[in-house]
Amino acid sequence: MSKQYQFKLVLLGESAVGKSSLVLRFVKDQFDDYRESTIGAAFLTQTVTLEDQTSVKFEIWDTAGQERYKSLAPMYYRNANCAVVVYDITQSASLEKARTWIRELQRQADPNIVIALCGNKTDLAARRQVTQEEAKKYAEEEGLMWGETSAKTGEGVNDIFTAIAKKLPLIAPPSARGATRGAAGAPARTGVDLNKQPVAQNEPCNC
Ligand SMILES: Nc1nc2c(ncn2[C@@H]2O[C@H](COP(=O)(O)OP(=O)(O)OP(=O)(O)O)[C@@H](O)[C@H]2O)c(=O)[nH]1
Ligand SMILES: [Mg+2]
Repeated sequence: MSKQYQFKLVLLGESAVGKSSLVLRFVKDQFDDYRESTIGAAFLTQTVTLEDQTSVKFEIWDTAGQERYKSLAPMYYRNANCAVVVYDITQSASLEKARTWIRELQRQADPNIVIALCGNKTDLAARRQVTQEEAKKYAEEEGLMWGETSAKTGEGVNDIFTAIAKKLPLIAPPSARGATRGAAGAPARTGVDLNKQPVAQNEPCNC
């Protein structure tokens, strides 16, 4: 029987960097030029099937980047297995904001959280302010995954979520691993093996 996993993923980053657009591309393969800014947070799910037929279901919390919602963020990242921290490659200030989120995650989120830094809007490369080298170097220093995307064209979007889907089962706790695996890992609350603990596929949220 192929392995099935379920992980909580949170998106963080400054308003308008394209968090909701990335999720819309990943979940529905759509893009919207005039997206409304998120209020509070949005919840969506998407399942990635890897080459070996392992399936990884993401429960995605797309948080609101506007400053007034900042205090809500811990509610969403506290139990997250992974965080995608997004910046806009055409706005240097958005990388600074991403660094602030990463510092907060390093201090306050689960110590085993997987963090991916994501530079969005590569279709606007002519207006680029953040070089790949700068972002990559920072990600390497901090031990983060890193990738660039365009929610508009779809470039890199599946790649970043698939890379996370591949990495998470490797560091998941024994309770979240497939039956054939079993090394020490993170606290049990950080993942769910769907083979052992079936979850209704159509229930969007059980928290
Ligand atoms: N050109 C281009 N525009 C993008 C891309 N991703 C998002 N946008 C646009 O950027 C704007 C903001 O996108 P959102 O996805 O709403 O941004 P957000 O990060 O969710 O913003 P908040 O919900 O306020 O935190 C929208 O007008 C999108 O159409 C991209 O890859 N390329
Ligand atoms: Mg949004």
